[in-house]
Amino acid sequence: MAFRGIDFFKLDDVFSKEEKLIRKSVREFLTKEIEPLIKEAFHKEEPIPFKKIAPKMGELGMLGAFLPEEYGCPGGNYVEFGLICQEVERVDSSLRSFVAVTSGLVMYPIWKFGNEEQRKKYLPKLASGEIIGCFGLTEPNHGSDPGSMETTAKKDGNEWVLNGAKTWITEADIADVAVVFAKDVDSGRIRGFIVERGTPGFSQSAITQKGSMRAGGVGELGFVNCRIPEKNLLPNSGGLKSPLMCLNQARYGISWGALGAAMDCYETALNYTKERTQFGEPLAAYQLVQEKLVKMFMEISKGQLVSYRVGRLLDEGKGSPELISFAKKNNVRVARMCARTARELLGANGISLDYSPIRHMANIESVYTYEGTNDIHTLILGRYITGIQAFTRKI
Ligand code: TGC
Ligand code: FAD
Repeated sequence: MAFRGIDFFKLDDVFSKEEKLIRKSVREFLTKEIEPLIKEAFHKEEPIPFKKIAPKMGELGMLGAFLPEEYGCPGGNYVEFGLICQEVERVDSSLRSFVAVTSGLVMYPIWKFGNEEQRKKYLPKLASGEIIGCFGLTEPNHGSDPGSMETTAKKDGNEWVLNGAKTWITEADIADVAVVFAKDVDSGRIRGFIVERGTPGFSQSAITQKGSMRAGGVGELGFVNCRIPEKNLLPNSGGLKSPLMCLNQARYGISWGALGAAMDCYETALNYTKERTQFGEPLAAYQLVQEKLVKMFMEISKGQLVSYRVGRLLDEGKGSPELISFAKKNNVRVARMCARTARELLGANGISLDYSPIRHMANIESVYTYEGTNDIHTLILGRYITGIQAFTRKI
């Protein structure tokens, strides 16, 4: 049955023609070309062939949606970016990861912190899906606290020498370019670099045997006396604020994406409980079942209003990290609850990969952890309302 989605608050009335059009074209592409691959990819832990599908995504305007046309990007807005994320994640979170990382964590920093030469060199190719990027911030010893990173950059003539390691990096092994953050040993400031595949001293590898995001790729980046030309330093990056500004983009995309996964779980559970009969009646006829369906329906509907409003505020230049933390934390929590509830409503069939909830449920565990764990977003909001930071404790 074709995906319907939820629109209780008639958001379709306030989406523009362009916003609805991109959602429609992305949905059609996914239904025809990607959905049939997902179950197998997850089961076998064989990532979707991103290199093959990225050009099609580029053609449809799915990559860097909110970035300007002058660099070959779609020139859309944040609501379009959100709707794209919603559509891809209702199919699989690993697809949304690809879209959010490419758009928010690779293209955005090149656009925001790069110079004209870098923008013109990389953005058109990333937007068209000709090349693939990744974003290296997390390290083996520093996840939630990236400010303590150990990867170093040392200026040596016209080059920078990078040493260190990044882990749990989406598309690490297949990326043609990596946007990597390292600490300048002389100034102590965090700077961003573009590292190209094949650079001597730069290694890329995959992490396997994952219980989540099995249709996607994640891996490690290594730097051993890796020499980067000065022209690959992102000149306008400086301090932890730079990578955190990138995270704002992707976290916002996640807030929509999580609702896509949640809607798919809800719809699967709704269809299933209307069809499956126990004790002589469809499951959907029982009050306990209806209570679960209503809870999913209401939480998804509320989450949609949150993401829509944050998107419009971002488009008006009135966004803030705290609004984005609210949306990411809330909507991922909703998706986690919906995946679990849908799984439960499907009974034993709920643990079969023939149905999507168990796959979404496993994927959402990653989404709950990356881009700032649920706890980190609680602490960001806690700091906002109390004015007291509770991230660090001197013991
Ligand atoms: P703190 O002192 O709070 O901030 C340092 C500077 O940054 C500014 N700032 C922000 N600026 C823009 N956007 C934000 N969201 C910002 N948050 C903080 C802040 O104003 C300050 O500026 P300045 O000018 O005073 O220097 O820094 P802290 O070290 O105390 O850390 C704060 C904390 C814990 C919130 C931050 O480190 C954090 O968010 N940690 C979570 C790390 C994280 O999210 N990593 C994600 C890695 S990428 C990933 O997971 C990709 S998943 C793949 C996919 O999306 O599919
Ligand atoms: P830790 O920081 O060690 O946290 C462990 C636990 O402690 C968590 O529950 C956390 O909430 C809690 N905790 C930590 N600090 C506090 C505190 N102060 N107070 C209370 N509780 C706290 N990173 C990238 O840079 N690029 C990527 O592309 C990328 N892709 C990823 C893809 C996947 C599938 C996954 C799973 C991760 C990815 N990451 C990526 C890494 C991700 O951002 C980190 O896993 C995340 O930031 C958390 O870091 P950690 O795993 O080291 O956990």
